[in-house]
Amino acid sequence: AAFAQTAETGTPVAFADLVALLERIFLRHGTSERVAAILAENCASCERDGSTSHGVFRIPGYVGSLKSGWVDGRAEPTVEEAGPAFLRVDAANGFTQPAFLAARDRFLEMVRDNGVAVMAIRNSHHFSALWPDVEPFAREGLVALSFVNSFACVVPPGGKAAVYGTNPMAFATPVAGGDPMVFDQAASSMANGDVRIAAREGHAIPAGSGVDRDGKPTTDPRAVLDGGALLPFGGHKGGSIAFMIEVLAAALTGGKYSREVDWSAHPGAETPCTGQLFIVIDPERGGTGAFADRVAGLIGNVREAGQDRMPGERRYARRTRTLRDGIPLAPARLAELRALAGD
Ligand code: NDP
Ligand code: PYC
Repeated sequence: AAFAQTAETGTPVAFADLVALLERIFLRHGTSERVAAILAENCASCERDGSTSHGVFRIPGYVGSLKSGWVDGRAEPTVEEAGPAFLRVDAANGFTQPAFLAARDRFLEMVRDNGVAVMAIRNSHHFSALWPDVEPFAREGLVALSFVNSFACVVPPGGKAAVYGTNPMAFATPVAGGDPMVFDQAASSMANGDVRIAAREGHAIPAGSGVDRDGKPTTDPRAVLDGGALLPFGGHKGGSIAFMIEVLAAALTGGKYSREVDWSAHPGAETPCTGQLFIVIDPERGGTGAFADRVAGLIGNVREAGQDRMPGERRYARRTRTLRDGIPLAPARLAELRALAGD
């Protein structure tokens, strides 16, 4: 993550201009207008907030998946009610975010009616951060959890073969008088995107993050990418979280396990086709009448105890800064994006 959070220099680009540029890239590579608009906003938001491992660095990967025919950029998702508080969504081999948004209004009605609802998305490609999916729920007064599995690049603790994906989970809660508290983190020692950024920029990765193809600990990101693997964060505890996410995001939704993702017939493909699960709760059903105040109080306790940074704060600060000053993009990266857009 440290590598992904340092890019502060470069040509400043206004958020709206970056969205428009990315939209042209998606359209040029075969997505529908709706999908292009959704993915461009999502990816530009990651770059804006400094979630650089899932910002514009990912655009060649999106393009590779589209060009190889691995993902359908025009897919029409289907939404099915599996119960009063359970939506099943088939993304039809399209991107997850358009499928999620196709179901979101009905999902919100279910949460309001029942106090809680589950959305299970399958057959879906998620190539981004999760906070853009969950933060808006907290801004609407709801508590949101989401889980995504990816592609096998993480060994179980003590294991020799990659079974798990980097498997992120995100949590968002309203906080009285402030922005939502959102954490969004991989179940691995680091995101695969950060390993790739380290390899590109020639940095070592922290000791204890990964192993090479012989299972030996390494700090060389190329060795991790070339037949090696990452480790779960926190040993067996992260391993159990990665396991849980395979169960929730794949077994429960009908999506593929990370280990079942096989894109070998689609050279250039980079977007894992798996599943995503949402659990969203109306905290007012807890009956305390003071949920967001209680959360604010807890954050106060945490700060008094000495934690000086809460998850999400760095992103919000960077959002404020980049919306004012522009999003800094390295000139080579901007040129690459413009070429992909055919500008
Ligand atoms: P990080 O380790 O960078 O950050 C994890 C969380 O911890 C964030 O909410 C972050 O807040 C917070 N945080 C980081 N440092 C501190 C600190 N010192 N004190 C307090 N809070 C802190 O995330 P990862 O590298 O694990 O994941 C990066 C992204 O990659 C995530 O958005 C994830 O969704 C995405 N990802 C996506 C995958 C996919 O399949 N689609 C697979 C794996 C990862 P803040 O954001 O404010 O820095
Ligand atoms: O950064 O680990 C990652 C990742 C996997 C799929 C999308 N992002």
